[in-house]
Amino acid sequence: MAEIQVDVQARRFQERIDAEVRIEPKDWMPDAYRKTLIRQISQHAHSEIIGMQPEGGWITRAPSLRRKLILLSKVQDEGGHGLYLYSAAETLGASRASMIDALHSGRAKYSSIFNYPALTWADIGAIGWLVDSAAIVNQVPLQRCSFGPYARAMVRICKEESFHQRQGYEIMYTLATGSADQKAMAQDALNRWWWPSLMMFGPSDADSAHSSQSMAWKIKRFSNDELRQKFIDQAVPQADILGLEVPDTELAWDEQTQHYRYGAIDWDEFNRVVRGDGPCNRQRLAEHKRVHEAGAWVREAVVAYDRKHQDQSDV
Ligand code: BYC
Repeated sequence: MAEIQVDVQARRFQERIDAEVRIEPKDWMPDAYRKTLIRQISQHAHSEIIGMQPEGGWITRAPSLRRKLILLSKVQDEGGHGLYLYSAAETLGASRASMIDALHSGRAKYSSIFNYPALTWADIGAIGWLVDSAAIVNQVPLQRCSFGPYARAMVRICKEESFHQRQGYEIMYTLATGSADQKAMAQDALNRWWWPSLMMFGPSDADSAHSSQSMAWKIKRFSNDELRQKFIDQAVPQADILGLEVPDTELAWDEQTQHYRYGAIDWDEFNRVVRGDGPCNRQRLAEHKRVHEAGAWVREAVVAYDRKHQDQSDV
């Protein structure tokens, strides 16, 4: 009897998804839908927070006060994105502590891109231009995700990411139209960030374990390869305007498909980085743990403050 009940609920749930009705936290949902969302949203939140590290390291080294103010505010925005996303995942019943614990124990991932080092100021331009562009291409469709809190968080995040992308492109433009050394620095950053940016979209469709179910549930609206292609089609003309060369000898415009053809992605490198063996994985995680432990007193103070006010309102 209970099984029939679940079947009916599951059918009604899919009908609502198919009719583009948003699912809200108190609505019935299959366990697997809840788990998928907690996995993706918490990993997205971790990416935003860990993503503060490569850029945060350049705040004190920004080349002017104007650049420092912009970078400071961008890095702060990324922290805010993490918080909206943790809150969205909490509406599904995941506690913040359990999500952080999953990150620290290696059970939860974060985007592979943040395991690469930001070596020069041009890397800050390349991150804003390429990494934030890739994030926008991925996140614009997530504004139409079937789960309400995730979709709504994305609206504000996408607006802020657009500013981030523009500031990165402006840095690249300034360097690419500056001295020969500055242009070489911009080219070097593009060379190092191009392929890892393509990997942000995840494994190719044939190897993507979650895509087909996530698309049926309208969590994802486009496949990993479709979004990767969209990103390439946008970024290549932007590189042309900068007068920089995309580091892919097989890159060519295909008149027939009206898309760029591109060379093979090094999936061994992707898998290595995702498994924890990229250039900065250990450093990123150790820094997150250090800051989390150092901030324990803040969490304790918040709990003590809440308890005190609760006691007073009970009197
Ligand atoms: N890195 O079946 P698949 C930002 C994992 S931050 C690491 O295709 P799915 C910013 C995947 O999790 C924005 N792992 O999975 C911040 C899965 O493993 P699990 C970051 C990856 O979920 C600061 C397995 O591979 N954006 O903008 O259907 C400064 C199989 O993959 C990656 C988001 O987080 C990767 N690149 O699709 C600047 C977007 N790719 O979980 C900027 C939200 C795949 O089974 N996330 N994996 O252990 C998504 O849209 C989707 O989760 C993905 C993957 C497209 C990434």
